Amino acid sequence: MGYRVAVVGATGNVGREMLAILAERAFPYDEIAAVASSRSVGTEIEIGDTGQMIKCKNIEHFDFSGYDIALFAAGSGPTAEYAPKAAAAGCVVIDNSSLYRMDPDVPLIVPEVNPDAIDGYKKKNIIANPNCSTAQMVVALKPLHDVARIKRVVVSTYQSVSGAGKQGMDELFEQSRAIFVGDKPEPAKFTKQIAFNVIPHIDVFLDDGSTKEEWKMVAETKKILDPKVKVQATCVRVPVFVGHSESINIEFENEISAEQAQDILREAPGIMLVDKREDGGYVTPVECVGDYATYISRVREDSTVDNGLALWCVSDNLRKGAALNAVQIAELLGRRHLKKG
Ligand code: 11C
Repeated sequence: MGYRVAVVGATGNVGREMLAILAERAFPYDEIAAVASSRSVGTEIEIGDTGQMIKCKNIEHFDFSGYDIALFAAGSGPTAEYAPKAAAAGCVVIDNSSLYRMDPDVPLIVPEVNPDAIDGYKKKNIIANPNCSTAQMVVALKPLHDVARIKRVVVSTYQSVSGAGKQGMDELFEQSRAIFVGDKPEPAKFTKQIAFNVIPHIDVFLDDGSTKEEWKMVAETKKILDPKVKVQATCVRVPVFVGHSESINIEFENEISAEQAQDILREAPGIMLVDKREDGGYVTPVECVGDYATYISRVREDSTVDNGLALWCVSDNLRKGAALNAVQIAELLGRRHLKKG
């Protein structure tokens, strides 16, 4: 017998990827319910490319009882309203929004990094999925931390517009076209022109001058990897449709060479090392779209600090950064706790 799974926010970028990944990875489901807002009721969506079409159900009337797992990709507002109802109905919520990530009673999980923390899920029946820029970074940091203990990380991100949803993707597309034909479109989703530009601002500003996206990278890394690791982040939106990139400088307690780091990363779970030190011998975001891996390139020593390394990290933000990580959590939950399938 397989699982009954609800995908909440099924019509969005991440919801569609969740459906695709459940099918691709042959997640042992008996039933998948696509759940969305009243606007999408009756909309038919395909489960990946299986040819199986399902009709969206209205979240306002959806009964979660009898469902084992609900993958939420609905944003913080609807999640605040419906996730507690799903959890109270006995369905384990795996939530992609930021709502529960810092709740001490909710595990925040990246299966390659802190799988054991999932055992705490029963307090609320909710498990949180991290922010996309955090997820790929901690996958890269974990195997190095295990060997040489990380003290401090300085990261600059190059985040694709799909992180801002379909509206963000549409804005990049329409703006690029408009600029080509000589128009001057006003920014809407983004605060400045995104086509042929970069914007050093993601999410709202905080009192200390950082942005909430930057704060998430700091706070979530501490919760997932190690509270002692210090992180300084600068998060930047770039005119790329899918795939987040990160330039990461790491300072370790113990000595570690670039060559040792390459050897460690080559064997690490979830990572593909592509680091040829020649023209094109590294990965760019367009090459990671649709993949599961977190790609690491450009590993080198950072001589400005003792025991320093620099590297380049690229991953599909809709997959490892969101839908894939959520499905991996569901798989982990199944193996350790729900035992069906
Ligand atoms: C972005 N990282 O690229 C954001 C999107 O907390 O889950 C995901 C926000 C989050 O805009």
